[in-house]
Amino acid sequence: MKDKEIEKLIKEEGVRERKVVNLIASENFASDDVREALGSVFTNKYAEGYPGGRYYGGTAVADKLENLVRKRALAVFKLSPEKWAVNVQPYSGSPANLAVYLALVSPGEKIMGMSLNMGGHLTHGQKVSITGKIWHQIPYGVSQKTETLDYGEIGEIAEKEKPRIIVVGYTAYPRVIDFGKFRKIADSVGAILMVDMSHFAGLVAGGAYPTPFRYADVVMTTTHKTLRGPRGAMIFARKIKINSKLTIAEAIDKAVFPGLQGGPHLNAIAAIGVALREAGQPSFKTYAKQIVKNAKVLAEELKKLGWKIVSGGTDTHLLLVDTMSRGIGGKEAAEKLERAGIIVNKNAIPYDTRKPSDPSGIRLGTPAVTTRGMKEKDMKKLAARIDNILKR
Ligand code: DSN
Repeated sequence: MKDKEIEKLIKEEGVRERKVVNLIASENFASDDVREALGSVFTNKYAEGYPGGRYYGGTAVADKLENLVRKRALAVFKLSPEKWAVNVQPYSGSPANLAVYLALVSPGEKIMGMSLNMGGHLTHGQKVSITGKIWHQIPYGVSQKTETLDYGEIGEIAEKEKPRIIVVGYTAYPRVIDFGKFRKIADSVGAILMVDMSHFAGLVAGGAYPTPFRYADVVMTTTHKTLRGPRGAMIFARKIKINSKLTIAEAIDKAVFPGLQGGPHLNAIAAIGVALREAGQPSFKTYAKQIVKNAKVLAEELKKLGWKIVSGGTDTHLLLVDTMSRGIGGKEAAEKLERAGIIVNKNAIPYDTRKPSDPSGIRLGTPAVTTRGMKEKDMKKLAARIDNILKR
């Protein structure tokens, strides 16, 4: 590389990534092939529009690429192209969620989503996000007693508020979600059911987490977390009518382009295609199952060492540790671990009374360490190390 300053930083980041133990639940290591596609000639090309209907010349190869990636996306999640369509153009998760609302929810209508401090995401209607300014968030959370979803209470909130859309799928929820129960709640109030599977998409692809597709009207995901692709997102939508003119899928396509975005990042789409091919291999099933096994062992071992794990454990790739239960704030815990080479993020725990900049816990995730080959025995050692570091 001629730019020595940037080259140096890329090398520095490479060394950092190799040296630390990465327990950030939303990060991963994309393969060399994914990164090669990301740095390919597709970065040079504009292709506003969709295959067969572009606003630029020279898009024949772009059309082949986008069609192939769409086909792979449907295949990985075992979806029939008669019933489902997928949009692979969203730049990332936040614009993807914005596009779904733009397509399906009129300004001022209600988005029912989990509050950020309970494990939800900013873009599920949180006030500080544009999604909470254009639309009106009806928050829900988890039970204070079990720290898991209380479907009875969620049903009551939906019944009272009659939201236009219910958003399911979170950034800090360690348990399996009963999508069937959410379908019943959505049907009982005439709401659209949207699943944000960004965190667990790779687990769904690898058969280590229940599929939301049986129940949802719309499923979106980022592509860089458990799915192990480049930064990007996809929106899967049913081909059923949302109004007299459009299907849900058509409305979403219009919202992504021209509603919200300009030219798709074809290089990212190419890299998503590579990641989807990888996710369709038998080895990815083994990987996804190992992520969950590792998280379970990490949670169990930390529990044995006296740490309180939110909801008592995990069914997924992540766990929340209530560090305050042993007198250590989340910020201090994360900093102590980082000084010892273990990277985590501070995280609110349900019903947290501390501020988001220094909450009561930390979030640990196993997708990245599992990519690096760690297994159950490594999780036992890791739990002991975390315990030692936090006790110092
Ligand atoms: N920032 C992501 C996470 O860490 O969960 C969600 O967008």
